Amino acid sequence: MTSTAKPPRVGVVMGSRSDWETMEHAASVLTELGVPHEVQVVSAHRTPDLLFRYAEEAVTRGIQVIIAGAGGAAHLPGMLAAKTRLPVLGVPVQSKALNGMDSLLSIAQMPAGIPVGTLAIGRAGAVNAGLLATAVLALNDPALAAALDAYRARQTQTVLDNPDPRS
Ligand code: RP5
Repeated sequence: MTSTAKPPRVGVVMGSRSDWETMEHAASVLTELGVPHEVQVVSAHRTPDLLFRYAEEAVTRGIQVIIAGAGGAAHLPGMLAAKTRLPVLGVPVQSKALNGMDSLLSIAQMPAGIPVGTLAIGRAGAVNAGLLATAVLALNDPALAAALDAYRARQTQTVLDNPDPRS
């Protein structure tokens, strides 16, 4: 699924539909900042051939950054990174059994040579993956740089405008 009529520049993928509750926060930041993106379930374990195809075709389809969310034995970000030179940002989804520690360690502990940029567990990681992907694109896109600057300025102002935590 593509978010706008423009060709997607960020691919948001996740290992299961059950990851959407977390990964929708990445998609929503990208939408807010005007980043064309696509969203798709690609499972390392249940659809390995699709995973390979997605990674192999991403560059030629114009994808510039991949955000991959997965939980448990979270192989998706690492396997995507193994099959594409695109930057891959991994979001550890909070698992039921181990609270996401399994996801975090699976994604973060990549052996030297194939990097995955690992974010925080859960919603914070998904939001920050969206922001980080935008920051990468903003290096060569003044409109996205301005959108990101404005987002950060709004966030700062919200804190400054609400100093009293009791109100
Ligand atoms: C992983 O297994 C997915 O990323 C998901 O977080 C986890 C559980 O998947 P479901 O059993 O909910 O489909 O591959």
